[in-house]
Amino acid sequence: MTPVQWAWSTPMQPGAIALVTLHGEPIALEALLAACCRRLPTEGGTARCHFADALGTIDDGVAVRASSTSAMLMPHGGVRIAQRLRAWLCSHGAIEATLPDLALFPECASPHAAAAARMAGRCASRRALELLRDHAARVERSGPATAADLARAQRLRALIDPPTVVIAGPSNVGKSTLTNALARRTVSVTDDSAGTTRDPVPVRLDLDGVSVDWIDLPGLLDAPSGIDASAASIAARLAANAQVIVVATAPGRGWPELAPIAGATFIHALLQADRHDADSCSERAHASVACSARQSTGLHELALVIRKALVSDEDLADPRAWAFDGDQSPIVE
Ligand SMILES: Nc1nc2c(ncn2[C@@H]2O[C@H](COP(=O)(O)OP(=O)(O)OP(=O)(O)O)[C@@H](O)[C@H]2O)c(=O)[nH]1
Ligand SMILES: [Mg+2]
Repeated sequence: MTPVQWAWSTPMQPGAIALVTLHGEPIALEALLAACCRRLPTEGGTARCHFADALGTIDDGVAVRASSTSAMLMPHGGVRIAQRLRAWLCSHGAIEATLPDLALFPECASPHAAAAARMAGRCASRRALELLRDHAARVERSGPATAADLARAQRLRALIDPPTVVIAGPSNVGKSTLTNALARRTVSVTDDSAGTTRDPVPVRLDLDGVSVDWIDLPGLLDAPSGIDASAASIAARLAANAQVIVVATAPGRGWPELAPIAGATFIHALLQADRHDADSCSERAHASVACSARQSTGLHELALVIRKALVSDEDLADPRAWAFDGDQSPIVE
């Protein structure tokens, strides 16, 4: 009897429910399910399951028999439960493996649709769904991936793992107030006095459908010393790894001179645009966007400019299939 193969369908991180997909011959699958279910689930049906090891109960969960050759186990998603369940599966002869997409998503009609379902679970950005929704039909229309498709797929990686966006600028221009306005909650302390933000404050933001790891940096000081110098060097390191640097200032505060960073896009944002001197100030001409966190204006424009710098309109509108698996030529069905 060939052993059952299994894989996590959820990441090995704390979560409410973990999902394990099992794939194998019906007889092997049934033997494994019998070890945890008092009543075997019928095809398309569910059953309660119970896992125990030498330490006692691991967890109770639900087993689903998706097809004759695949099933899913759904225990709670604690990391310790996942570790013990992995050992339980191993002790029952199941082998952890990379399962084909169709084994992970048996409800999908084709390998391409299943690959798209895998990516939908992997991508942090909701914009990815626009490209994945009709992926199988796109592959059929597009044919094998071209060099241009692979270059586009490289750029579209920004939809998979959130890129880093930092906001940098002089102290007290409103960087943290803007951060809170974009997050729609208080994540960063704001104050009338300069030097309020001492440590970088990270927050995951959705900017026009693209998830980013936004970092509110401490204000740039002319001659930082001591603890401010340490904070500045941490901020510089974070900025060096960012894909987008939002350079922020306020009327009358001037634009800071930042050293160019390879591969990063600099976007100049004039903050406090509600002030009476905002339109006439010398900083205005060099700003790509003007925003007022206080009056919630210009926030959408800023999100749009950043999103376009990360993922272009052209790449999103391209009707060809997203070659997310690199140079693996699409399978001809
Ligand atoms: N008029 C106006 N004032 C604002 C706006 N946003 C922030 N401010 C004011 O600007 C001051 C500084 O705000 P912060 O958000 O703490 O500024 P910061 O750039 O994060 O400051 P540091 O952390 O010290 O670098 C506060 O007094 C805010 O009320 C805005 O949109 N309009
Ligand atoms: Mg601040």
